[in-house]
Amino acid sequence: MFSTTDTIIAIATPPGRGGIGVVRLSGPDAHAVARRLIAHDAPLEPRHATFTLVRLPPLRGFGGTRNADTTNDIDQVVALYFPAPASYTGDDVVELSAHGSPVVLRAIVAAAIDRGARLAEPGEFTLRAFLNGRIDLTQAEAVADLIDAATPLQARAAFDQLQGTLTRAIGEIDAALFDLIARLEASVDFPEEGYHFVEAGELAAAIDRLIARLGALLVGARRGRLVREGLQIAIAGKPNVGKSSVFNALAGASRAIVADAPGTTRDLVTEVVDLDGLRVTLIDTAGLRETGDEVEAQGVDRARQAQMVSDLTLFIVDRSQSLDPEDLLQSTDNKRLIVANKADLPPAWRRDDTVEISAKTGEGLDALRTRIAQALDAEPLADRPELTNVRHIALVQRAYDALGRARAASLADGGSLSEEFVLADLQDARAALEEIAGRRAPDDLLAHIFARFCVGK
Ligand SMILES: Nc1nc2c(ncn2[C@@H]2O[C@H](COP(=O)(O)OP(=O)(O)OP(=O)(O)O)[C@@H](O)[C@H]2O)c(=O)[nH]1
Ligand SMILES: [Mg+2]
Repeated sequence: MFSTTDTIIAIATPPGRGGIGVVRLSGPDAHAVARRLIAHDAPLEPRHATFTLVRLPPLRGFGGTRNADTTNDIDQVVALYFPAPASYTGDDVVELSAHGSPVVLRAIVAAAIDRGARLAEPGEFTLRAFLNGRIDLTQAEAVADLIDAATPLQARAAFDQLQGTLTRAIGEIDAALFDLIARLEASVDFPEEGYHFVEAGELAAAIDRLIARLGALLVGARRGRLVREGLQIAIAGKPNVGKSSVFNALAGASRAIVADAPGTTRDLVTEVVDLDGLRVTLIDTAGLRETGDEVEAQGVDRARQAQMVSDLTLFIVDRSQSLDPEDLLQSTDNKRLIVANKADLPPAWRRDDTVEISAKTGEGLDALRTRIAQALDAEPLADRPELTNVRHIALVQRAYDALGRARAASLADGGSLSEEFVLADLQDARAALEEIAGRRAPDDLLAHIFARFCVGK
């Protein structure tokens, strides 16, 4: 599956129409294939923009032969050639920027395939960058995260990782670990010389320092995961209390239908929003009530499920109508905030444990956002965490645990036997750290990671 000897091609810009559409070729024949697609006669000059025409043989559906020499010019393009190894993938790369017409872009791809290129798999350009040693696995994962980012904070955390902050942090710990292992191996291998390359006390202290560094990474991990993965918030309550109105107000757009009649919302409506830097998926739900209407009943079921899987429920009540305490029991056990909506109308009651807002006037919305961030314990999100990805967190944790065992073994009075134990645990920790950068990543892990990418990346 991981061949790097053939030449791949894909449309690199998003599907649909746009001002510009880019087709990217990578592989040993990228330059040769590109030259057979364009009118420009000379070889492409590396890293120079060449304005030329895409010239193809007569194409079905492209009006047959227009020129006497049986070729067909289909678009103007700017061609860019990046010779190996100084390219995104580390292979020869050619990018053709055409007009963003799906028809033209597909014709270019089809013609390139005719000339020996192969359609790229999702993420295959980035996979090649990894296999060619241009980037490590955490950086490849950062590319996908950056493209997926929904908030500026997510984008910055991903870009830091792409720039190698995590690679460096892990690399330094790995190097210190390597040094320690080498010295310990020397004293195990040459015990008869009576030469101690590392004293027991020094060994424990050195392991402690490594544990502290991994521990510091893990401290930020919970927030890091929050930044990367975001959270889900369900908006629930009785019919007509203004759930969809609150949803729209938080989403900053009229996504869900709002109407006077109770039972308006029946299905789940979701929207991803940036809430103080946090990626939040808001879920609007059907009003909770007993109903004979089968469709609405299904909606109510979904509303209950949405509450159960969410990190927080905004339980909306109407402050202008009398409140039945029973209503509040409709909310499931998980974390919730009671939101008293329609605060612009004369109040029918008042409670201390609610956040008062008016979805209609926008009053109280900022306070609600703050309360949400507090409820999610996500307040200080301003700085960029280093560890955001569950895969990395699990491996750092594994290394941390292995070092804990190594430390205990180093203090046990077992002579050379305990040194062997210490060594085994230190090797374990190293293996975990190396898997983060992908130095020991099995093929199925790579396949899993790169399947997340879009084609053309
Ligand atoms: N005065 C006032 N009216 C509101 C406010 N929020 C919502 N409404 C009105 O209340 C009615 C119901 O609003 P929706 O947002 O559709 O309520 P819902 O809870 O989603 O209703 P269902 O989907 O039927 O369960 C509409 O007529 C809204 O205009 C508010 O803050 N103040
Ligand atoms: Mg609704």
